[in-house]
Amino acid sequence: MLPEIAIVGHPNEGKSSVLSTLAEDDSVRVSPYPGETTVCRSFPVMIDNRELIRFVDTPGFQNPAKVLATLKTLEGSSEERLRKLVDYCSSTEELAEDGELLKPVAQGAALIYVVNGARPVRAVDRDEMEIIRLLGKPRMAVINNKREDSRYLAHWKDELAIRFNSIRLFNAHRATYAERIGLLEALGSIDQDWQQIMAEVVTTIKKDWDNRTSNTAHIIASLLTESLRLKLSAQLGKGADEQRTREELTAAYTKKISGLENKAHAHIRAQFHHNLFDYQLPPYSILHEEIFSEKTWQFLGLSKRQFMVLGGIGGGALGAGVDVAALGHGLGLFTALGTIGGALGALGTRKRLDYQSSLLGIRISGPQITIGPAGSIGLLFVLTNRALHFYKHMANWAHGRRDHEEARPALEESTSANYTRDWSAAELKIAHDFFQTIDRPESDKHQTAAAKLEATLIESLTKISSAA
Ligand SMILES: Nc1nc2c(ncn2[C@@H]2O[C@H](COP(=O)(O)OP(=O)(O)OP(=O)(O)O)[C@@H](O)[C@H]2O)c(=O)[nH]1
Ligand SMILES: [Mg+2]
Repeated sequence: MLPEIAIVGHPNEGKSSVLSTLAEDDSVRVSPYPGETTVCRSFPVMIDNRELIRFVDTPGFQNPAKVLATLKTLEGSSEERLRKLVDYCSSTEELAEDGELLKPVAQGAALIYVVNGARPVRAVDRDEMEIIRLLGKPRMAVINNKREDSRYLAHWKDELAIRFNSIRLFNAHRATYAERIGLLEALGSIDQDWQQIMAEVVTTIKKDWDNRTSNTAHIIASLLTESLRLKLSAQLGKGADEQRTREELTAAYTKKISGLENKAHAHIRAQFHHNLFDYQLPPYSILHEEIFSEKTWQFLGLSKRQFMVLGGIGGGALGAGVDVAALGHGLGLFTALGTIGGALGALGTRKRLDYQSSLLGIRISGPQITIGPAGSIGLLFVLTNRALHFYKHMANWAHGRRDHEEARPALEESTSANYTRDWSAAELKIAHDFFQTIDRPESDKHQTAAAKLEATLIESLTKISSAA
């Protein structure tokens, strides 16, 4: 049996938004004006080309008092009364939409009744709830607290508890993967026949999520391989301006890395079914900073502890010629090491060029100037953190939400988090080995390090998606 669930409720309360988020489908029509949904539409959830569960979007109740009065006059089994009710509504002009919304239920769908918990309970709501109770179908109530106002919640819960045995808080704009799973699991308890089938649905969705996580880890590892290995050269012809050639080469290198990153991020995004809308990052995201900007490296580059641990392993990964001991004078220099621009400005020109060369891996030999493979492991951490930020945004962006207006996080808190700060010394060693063997991709050592790095990335990704 294919589980089918109709999402019903009062107009404009967020039925379509809840459905969109639950089904991860951004093609569901959502609008600030009541009456957006006028006919039922099915939204199948497909995994591996198989339909797993189907949600049906329905128009809102228009005349619950009349529908309830009619229902109370009907006789027969619950199936018969429901059929008679749909027939009556469908043939009565003012009840046509009420008839439309009841059709999927008459065809065997379970019900999710969506209410907006941010406003008081009214008489029409009681009529709607009563209709649903009298239909006697497997049902669940979802409180979509649109304005996150808790004043009326207790009252809503009381009223719902009389008619529903499962009540969930679920915010169409904020719900995370864990909350979606929680709701689907709870659907299994609304009816014995649904228990087994919902357990299978949940298992399949969890497996699919795990696949997305490991795919994302693989995408990030490939991005790191390609970026860290990237090598560009230019000829220094007779009388060439060395400084200018160097700047042009650096610009070309930066552009190329950025292109690789964009491609990787697009692959990450493609897994999360954000198909229709151009999901711009929020205006306050650290990802708007350029990859090689001072701010990026300051927030997303190596921490002092990581620097010390990596320096202890050998130091080579930090950049040729960087004397770890001499850098123990405070954070200024740690920052300097991670920074191409700003903080390096405090150093003399020669010294600055040396650092820059060391970080980017710039070499001049004879008439040729070469940049890359990356001179410092800092780039590995910056790209990893940026990818993790991007992942967090994609994985947590509820499909029912269509703008960035609300919920601006405090800037320091979640927009510039450094997700690799908690990597253990053993994990830093893995990153170190990966980096040190980057130009020997076929070697056993690199392959082993790459596999372990992916496992570390899976852990970081899992932490991010379950902490949200
Ligand atoms: N802030 C906030 N707005 C929400 C939430 N859920 C829905 N909305 C907004 O409420 C409005 C109505 O949402 P819809 O999902 O279209 O509501 P509906 O119940 O399907 O409406 P009809 O189809 O007209 O019956 C839209 O502007 C949504 O963006 C929420 O959780 N938070
Ligand atoms: Mg709708």
